[in-house]
Amino acid sequence: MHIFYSERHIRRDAKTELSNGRLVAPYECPARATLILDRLRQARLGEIFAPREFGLAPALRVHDADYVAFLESAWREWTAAGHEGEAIPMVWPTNRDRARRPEAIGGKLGYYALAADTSFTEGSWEAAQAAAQVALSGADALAQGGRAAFALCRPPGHHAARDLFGGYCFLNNAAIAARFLRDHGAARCAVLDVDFHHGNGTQDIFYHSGDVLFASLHGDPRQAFPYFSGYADETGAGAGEGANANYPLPRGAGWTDYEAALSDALKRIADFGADALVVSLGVDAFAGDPISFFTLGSADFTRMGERIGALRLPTLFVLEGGYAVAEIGINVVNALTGFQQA
Ligand code: OKP
Ligand code: ZN
Repeated sequence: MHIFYSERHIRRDAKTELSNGRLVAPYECPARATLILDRLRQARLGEIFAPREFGLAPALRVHDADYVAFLESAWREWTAAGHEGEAIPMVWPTNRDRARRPEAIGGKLGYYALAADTSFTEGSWEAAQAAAQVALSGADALAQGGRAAFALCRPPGHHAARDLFGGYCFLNNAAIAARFLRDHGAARCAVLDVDFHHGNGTQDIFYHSGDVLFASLHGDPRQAFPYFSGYADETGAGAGEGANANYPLPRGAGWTDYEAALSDALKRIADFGADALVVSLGVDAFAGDPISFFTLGSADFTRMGERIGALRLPTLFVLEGGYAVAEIGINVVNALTGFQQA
């Protein structure tokens, strides 16, 4: 398996996360990636490559140009305004369909954010760009005929929509990779999102597309972030009708519940006739995850990988969440090992 990693992820090193009324040390921290890297090396899962550079054009296939320009200038504008802390969005348009974009950075943050949990900091944009290059390098490995790749992306991406950051995400790495695969030979691409949280950004980006199937298993949105999407009746629209499949699961869901939903999602992917598969691999369905409510054990990630591998599709794993830092390496390695054993 080709593994892609950039040390530029460490530029995303926020000191604050607004969580339950307090500023806490962010769950999405640099140690996540370095611990996964250590475990990948120990397990000898495959050679580890630095990403190739694809520039911003592939990201602009799924994100709006004005949003990308905002990400590029946000920290400069924040500091130019004289603020000393990290940039946290605080005001949202209740009329997003007809809201005009403010000029002041305080207004722009809310215009382009889906949540207040993601402080914008110096280096966030640099790290987000690096993560997208890592995902693109993995997609390119598949486009060149590879069977499997792992993109060790940080920050994650699946909450980022065409013009929204939040949920620790800025650029939607998995969506950028799926779009790249479509642009480089795959007539149909599936995205399977096994992160505990609904991949609202990926869903939104492909909601009207019939050539990219999005399937997601996640905490029931009545109880879990991002709250406003992930219901089973969101099935796609227009040309994309029928190409979106959500599996909301209840608090405490373990492997038995999970496997039933996963089997259904995998059958949907097989029936869809995808030429390539992108897996949004979060490992926050783990029982010990501090911000999630499923109860998978480490061995269940091996089983998950096996099931995915049995599809026999060219597959790119893109790292999303997972916040039980002590076990994050073993859980990711187990998923990839299970895939390889299938
Ligand atoms: C990102 B990914 C906890 C606040 C939750 C949102 C979680 C984002 C998860 N107090 N903040 O999908 O793992
Ligand atoms: Zn998550």
